[in-house]
Amino acid sequence: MEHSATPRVGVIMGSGSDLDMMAGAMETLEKFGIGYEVRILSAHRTPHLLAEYANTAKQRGLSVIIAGAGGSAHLPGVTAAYTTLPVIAVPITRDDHGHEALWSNIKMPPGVPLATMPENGSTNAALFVVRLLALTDANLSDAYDSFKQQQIAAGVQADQQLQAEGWEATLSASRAP
Ligand code: RP5
Repeated sequence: MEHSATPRVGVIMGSGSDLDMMAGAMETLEKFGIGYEVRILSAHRTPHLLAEYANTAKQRGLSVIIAGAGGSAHLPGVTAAYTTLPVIAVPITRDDHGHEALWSNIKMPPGVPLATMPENGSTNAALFVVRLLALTDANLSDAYDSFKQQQIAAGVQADQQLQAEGWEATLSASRAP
């Protein structure tokens, strides 16, 4: 699926069941107006398609790949093995899972770098992409600065409310339906 005439970012995942955990990446890239494409490519079930995708990613104009998978989670590392583009891993976990995907993603051998985000951290993966692309894109750099300022303002406002209303009222308000 292509969301832009010239996608700069590939978002890939091992299964359709990963889509909910990867949605934060697509939403964030859209917020910043960054073209991306989304694919389901499995290191185990469709390894030939993953190899083709990773081998052609650079020549097709992608700058970076975000790869999310759960379980044994070989997708991000195998992608990094095929391409020379930066690859960012999102280890996916669920309530009935352990931390196997995280361990898999951080245990890459020397020589094959893989930037690993927190578990289910697809939003941070996309924000990291924004930072990378902003190095050579002044508009994106300004957009990231604005995003950062908004975050600061939200934090300051939350503290002001806490000081004004006290923690009990603030907590009750946050729990109200
Ligand atoms: C992984 O196994 C996928 O990335 C997914 O997180 C997990 C389960 O896949 P399904 O059995 O739901 O397709 O390879």
